[in-house]
Amino acid sequence: MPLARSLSVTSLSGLEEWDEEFDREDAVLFEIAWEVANKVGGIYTVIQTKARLTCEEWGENYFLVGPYMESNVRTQVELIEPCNAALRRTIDKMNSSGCKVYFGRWLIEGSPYVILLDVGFTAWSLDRWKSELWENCSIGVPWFDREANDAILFGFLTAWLLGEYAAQCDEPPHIVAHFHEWLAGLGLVLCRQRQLPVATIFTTHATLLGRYLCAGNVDFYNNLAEFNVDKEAGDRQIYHRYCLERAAARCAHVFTTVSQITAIEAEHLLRRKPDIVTPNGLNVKKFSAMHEFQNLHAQSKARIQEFVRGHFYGHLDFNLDKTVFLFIAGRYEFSNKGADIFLEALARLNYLLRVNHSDVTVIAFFIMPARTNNFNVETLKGQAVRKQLWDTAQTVKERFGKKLYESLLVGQLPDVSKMLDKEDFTMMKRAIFATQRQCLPPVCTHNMLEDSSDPILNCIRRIGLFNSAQDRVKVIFHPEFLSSTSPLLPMDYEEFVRGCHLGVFPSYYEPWGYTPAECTVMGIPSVSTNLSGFGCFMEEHIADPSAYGIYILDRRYRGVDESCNQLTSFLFQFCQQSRRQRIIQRNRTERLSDLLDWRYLGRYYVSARHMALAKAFPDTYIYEPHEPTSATGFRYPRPASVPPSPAHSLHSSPHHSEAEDEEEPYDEDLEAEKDRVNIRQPVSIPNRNKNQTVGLPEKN
Ligand code: G6P
Ligand code: 1S3
Repeated sequence: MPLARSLSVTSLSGLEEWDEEFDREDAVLFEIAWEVANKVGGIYTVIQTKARLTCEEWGENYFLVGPYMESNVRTQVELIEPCNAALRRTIDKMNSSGCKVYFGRWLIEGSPYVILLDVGFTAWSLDRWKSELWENCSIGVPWFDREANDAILFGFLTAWLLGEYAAQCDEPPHIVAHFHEWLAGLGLVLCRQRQLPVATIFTTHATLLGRYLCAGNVDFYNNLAEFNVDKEAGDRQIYHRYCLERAAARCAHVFTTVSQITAIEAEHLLRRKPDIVTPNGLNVKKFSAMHEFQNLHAQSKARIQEFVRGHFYGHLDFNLDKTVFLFIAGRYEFSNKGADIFLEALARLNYLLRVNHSDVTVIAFFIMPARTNNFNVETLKGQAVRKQLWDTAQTVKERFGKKLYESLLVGQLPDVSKMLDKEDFTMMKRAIFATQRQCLPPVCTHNMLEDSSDPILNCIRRIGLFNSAQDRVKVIFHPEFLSSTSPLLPMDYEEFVRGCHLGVFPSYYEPWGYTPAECTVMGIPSVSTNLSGFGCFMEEHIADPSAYGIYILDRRYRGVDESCNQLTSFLFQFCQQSRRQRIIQRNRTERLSDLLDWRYLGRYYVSARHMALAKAFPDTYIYEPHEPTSATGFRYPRPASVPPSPAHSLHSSPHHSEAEDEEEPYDEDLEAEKDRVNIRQPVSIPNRNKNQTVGLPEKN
């Protein structure tokens, strides 16, 4: 009997590393997802950002498996010969049996190997595989569900690949296959049904039923335990998809979800409690100097301000230096993503700012793609007018400079009254006349195809936020993802986020939520909720999240109206901060990025693989849950620079009065050092259990 090995895990300053003694030479990791080299949504981000770390851990023994899509391959993948003999034989065998399997390197950080399966090429097998699925698993899939048909082809091809690879290896290999989401889940079910020597993991990033139920008008969380899942799935015509998902979750050696909130959802809807929660990380890039990300904020903000100058031409009666930029972004799911309560809170904020005679203006951007037929004329005109004003100013400046230069050349001070002539004035007057407009600055930047039924526009019509002069809150709906090649707002998403002051993501259904996480690693504060995986995770790991610019809205124990009021108060407090307070808060936010780095969060994936290997190959692997270390229950304390009594500060906002702003120079390094010293003292989280599984919170 081979020697039992232990894949123990060690940690250094909160970062995870493989134990030196772990020998993974003959273990092979396959990670399978429909979004490998194929961007659809969040799973792509998970896999793409994690690749570098997983490659470092598994080296030549790590393979990502995804669908072959010609356009993606042309831009993202370098096709090469298979990297080892067993894999070459596997791919040759499959290709000579009527499949098209490609091997290459995905051109992202870490350059992982990818195996791409052409599902279209094997479509001729669909009926045969469907009947096999019916005979062996009693799951029938209707002909018209194209996505489910792809899932079947992909699943059978994956199982074929793994089985063939196991057969082609000279020594029996220790294969771990990690499947993401229902679209990839059938491969796992078939591995188990065929009793392949594969340790299987299934991760769900959102349950099918959860997504469908929340999108309807259902009180989801209060009824989780009550749903008749088969009926609900049947009513929504997704029963076959649901069966595939549930079978994968139930068959896996190890089942994981991306957050605790989804763990509870899965327990009720998929009827299996996850073994481990595997939170989503990011590939965090640290700047060598703290002020670098602050500079980036200033640069990007200047570009957003330029856009705003154009958009509000003729109505620029507010101080751009006292304007706060908020944004919400993501898939256009009006209530799931919380756009509904964001708008309501904006209306209330508008009222508060007006009655308090605030000199702050808020511009709220909605970046959510909807069906449009391009930019609208008024919006494009705004940027053209701004450009014309800029060009006029440049021309006058040049003429002015030339006259000044000529006067100095002959040793005379210029006669200031003659520096601008009639022509200059005419040019400037013409430019000013062009800024007159009869209408208010548009709320929407595009022509919407479903204008009259669009939920955001209808809500704006109801609450009356039309960008009028009296409004302290202005709204810009950009129903298209951002791009640096846009003629309107030429910025990519990252630049835009950096330039804003606060991301607002008050989601109702959000298994994880990458948007606030991305804000955090860029040092931009955000609002999330205690119904989102990210919000719960931050609540668990930070003693006073809002002090770090992580505002977590209570959507679990409060009604919609109360949550709206809470959001309004977050926003109002945020608007009252001075520039210096915002700078301090951004520094604190950015300091949390280690917590969201795969180097820290990768530990849960490590545990999941380890557990799966131990379950599938108990003679070879032993899963030894390690003792909690100081890093296991790591919790960021309240920043030292926040005074103990809330009476002296805004609720958890950086404590600095305006008087201090003027009198005492702000020492950013000292401030940071105070907090850093404090952060080094980890506080343990009591509810973590020993085997590192993130325990499920008690049900209410
Ligand atoms: C960064 C820059 C500062 C700038 C500030 C503006 O911190 O380094 O130079 O003044 O951003 O902050 P605000 O929150 O007003 O956009
Ligand atoms: C899902 O994508 P979504 O936006 O449909 O998976 C993401 C990655 O795990 C997750 O961040 C998100 O909350 C889920 O909803």
